[in-house]
Amino acid sequence: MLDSFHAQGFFIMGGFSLPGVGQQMLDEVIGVVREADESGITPAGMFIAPESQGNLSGTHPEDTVSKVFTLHDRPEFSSFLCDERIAGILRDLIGPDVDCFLSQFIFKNPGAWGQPWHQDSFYFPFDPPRPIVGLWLAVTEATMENGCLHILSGSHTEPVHEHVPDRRPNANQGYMEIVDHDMSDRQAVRMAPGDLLVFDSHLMHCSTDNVSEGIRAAMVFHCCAAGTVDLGFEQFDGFKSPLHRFNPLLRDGQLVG
Ligand SMILES: O=C(O)CCC(=O)C(=O)O
Repeated sequence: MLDSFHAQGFFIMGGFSLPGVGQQMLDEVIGVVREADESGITPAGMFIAPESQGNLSGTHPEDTVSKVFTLHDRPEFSSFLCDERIAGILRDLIGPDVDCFLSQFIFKNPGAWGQPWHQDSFYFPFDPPRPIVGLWLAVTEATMENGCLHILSGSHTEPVHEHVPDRRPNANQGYMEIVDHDMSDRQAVRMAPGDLLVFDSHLMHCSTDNVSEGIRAAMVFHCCAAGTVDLGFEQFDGFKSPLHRFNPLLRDGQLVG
């Protein structure tokens, strides 16, 4: 696995979790969205991003949501990370002291557009800038039809490329894309519920549109070395993303909490 990570920028652990683990996350995040919809108040520190191309004919608040950010304080999500297998991966790829700094639940409702080609590090202006590792858990099946990820194997060796705003009119807020690289060697990453993709933050990846009738949900965590400093986006005058919350996960190689 480590060899694959260093050579290709990713590896997949099939059947990492029982499908019920993701289902529980989905139930929890639906609860969060419905409660916020009813009360008009989003829980402190969390952000519910609307889906520009969502299933607008849906009847539930979550039918028009793209992503819910900052879930890693909540037990249903932090318990996923408190797993010796996750600890082992992060110790090997990052070191003995690790924080989880970002979490997002991605609904990808029917009709939702994919996220264009990007490198996650574009969004993480950190010191040190790497290593940063993403953990992408398939909550539902991810297929060609419902908009699975596509990756460009080996592209983690590239520097962070220029990203320009997603050129599609009415694309989701914040979507940025790489347009100066040949992506023709792309590989589709089909996954079953409970499969886990572990990937480098320089790996170029995208996802395609959900043209199926059902959702394609995923839960994503991002981890970095403890002590990493968020320098903020220079282009936003040093604005530090409120989505980055650095929670200790490993200290001296041991899981915290
Ligand atoms: O799951 C998706 O559709 C896109 C996710 C992605 O590209 C990311 O989390 O960086």
